[in-house]
Amino acid sequence: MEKYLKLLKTKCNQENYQKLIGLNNPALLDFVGEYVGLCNPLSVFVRSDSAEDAQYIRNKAKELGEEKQLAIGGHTVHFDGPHDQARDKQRTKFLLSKGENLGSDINSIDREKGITEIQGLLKGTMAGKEMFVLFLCLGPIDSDFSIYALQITDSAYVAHSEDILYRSAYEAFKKKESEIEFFRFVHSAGELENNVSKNTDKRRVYIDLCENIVWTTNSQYAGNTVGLKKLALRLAIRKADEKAWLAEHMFVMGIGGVNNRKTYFTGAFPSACGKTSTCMVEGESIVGDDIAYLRKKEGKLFAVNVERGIFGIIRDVNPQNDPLIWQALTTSGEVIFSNVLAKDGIPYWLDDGKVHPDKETDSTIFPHPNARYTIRLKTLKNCDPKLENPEGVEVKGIIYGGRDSQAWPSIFESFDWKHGLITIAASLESETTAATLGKQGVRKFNPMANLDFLSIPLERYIKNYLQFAKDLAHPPAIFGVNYFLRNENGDYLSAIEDKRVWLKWMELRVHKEIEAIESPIGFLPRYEDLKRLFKQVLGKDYSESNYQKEFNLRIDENLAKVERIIEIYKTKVADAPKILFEILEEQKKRLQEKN
Ligand code: OXD
Ligand code: MN
Repeated sequence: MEKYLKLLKTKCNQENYQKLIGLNNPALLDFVGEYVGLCNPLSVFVRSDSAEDAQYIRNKAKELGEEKQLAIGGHTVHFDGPHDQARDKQRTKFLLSKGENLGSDINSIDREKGITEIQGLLKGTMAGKEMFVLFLCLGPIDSDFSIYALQITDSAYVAHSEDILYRSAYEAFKKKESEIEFFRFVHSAGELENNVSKNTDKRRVYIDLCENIVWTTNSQYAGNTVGLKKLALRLAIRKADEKAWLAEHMFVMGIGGVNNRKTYFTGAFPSACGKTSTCMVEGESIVGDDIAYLRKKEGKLFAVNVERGIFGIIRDVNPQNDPLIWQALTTSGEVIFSNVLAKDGIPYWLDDGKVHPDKETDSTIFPHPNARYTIRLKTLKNCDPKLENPEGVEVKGIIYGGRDSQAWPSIFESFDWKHGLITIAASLESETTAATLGKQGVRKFNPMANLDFLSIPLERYIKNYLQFAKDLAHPPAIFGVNYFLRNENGDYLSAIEDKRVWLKWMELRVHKEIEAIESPIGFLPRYEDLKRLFKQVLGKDYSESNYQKEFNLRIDENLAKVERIIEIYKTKVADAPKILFEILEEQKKRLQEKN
């Protein structure tokens, strides 16, 4: 510890130095000291939980030009570079010790080599800049779910985003002193040109599962840089694997039923497939839109939102489809817009229903399809009161949905946990979107919508899930949804608001208050129930011909899908559990018998 104190004293003013010392945690001081030494910032700012410190970071983001003020109070805009607009899967790698193997689908690099490379890239990278040190918590503070985290970054935009998205935990670190276990994230935007990372060819996201450290450099896009988001998810999946809980790419929401009943669901969808718009539907409540931790207690399943804010895709947000988000984005309050088109203080995005001004010559790529907004959940009218509940909420249903133009009906329910797990969750496929770099519209296998973040071999992840339900008195019902089914002319078969009806149907199914039709892939809704629900929820007449189009099971397409999935597990996944093949073969047989 002694070896860094002198250095820290020269880089921190008295107040920031005291904040660090006050934590009474030599290992933490060593870690911060090591990166101050390596990155060589001009100064270090240490974030406590105070409102002044939060304001300091907001001000810095504007002073440094990382964010610009928009017309509405509290609203700012941030731009990432043209080649830095999405998660970079290719350059995100796990550091593997000799002999370790995560399976062929998981990107990795030799640990020693990776550390040498990333440390080389970080050397001196903060010269002339300020380093921000933040103490945060994944999940509510002081709960069985809490995982603490330290973030080091030279970007005030990243620090500001984290402030909005996660619970501040300086006091929790202070209370626990050196007893505290925490994830560690180190980020540098690298050399900047016009305020954006210049050397994106040297962008790296390296994940060390041994030490729970993630380093990112030469990027600003939040999906690569905000450590507590998808970088922490990878570390958490490994932790969950060791202790038999689950770290998931899931929303958490409450759905209203009879007599003011509220039933909580989680839902996993690949990025940009309707996840946020599902948990934000009018009339229901949101706990979280992106990442959840799930734990069992006394035979019941509980979930928390890892975050306290939303880093949401802004495309398609308009007053008709997303009135609540629209309101948050058009009234005063803290909002960071990113990669939208901004002109005269007004942000514009794709399909916002507004007339767009001519694009500025220097922002011709904007608005980007993966443009985003960052807000606090608390500012939303529909924020669920249990957001900060340390116990989480009890989960009765899990929803999986992908972008599938051909096979799955709009909504269906599995026969039981194992069937749902294998034929819905582990069989999830989706057409790619702008949330990751690469070609869009390509069908990709994405089990549990979590494949991008798996830090354990897929077969182990599936086995954990199979085990997981064993001591649950009533495993949650598992549903599949598909908002993207099309007819032969390529038109979508359901309307955006129809998901409100699907949610009500699922709520009733969980409570066994409604019958359903048995089909080869699971239970389908009955026409008379949907007709009544469409009227009740949307005031719409739902025709029998619409029902036929959505729910006449497409046998050939579903058969092709099962065959595809069997093939994937046979050829690409080493050691997939036997029961997975049994369940898929049974499904295939049921489909063939109907053919
Ligand atoms: C996200 C993503 O930002 O999954 O949530 O890309
Ligand atoms: Mn996501």
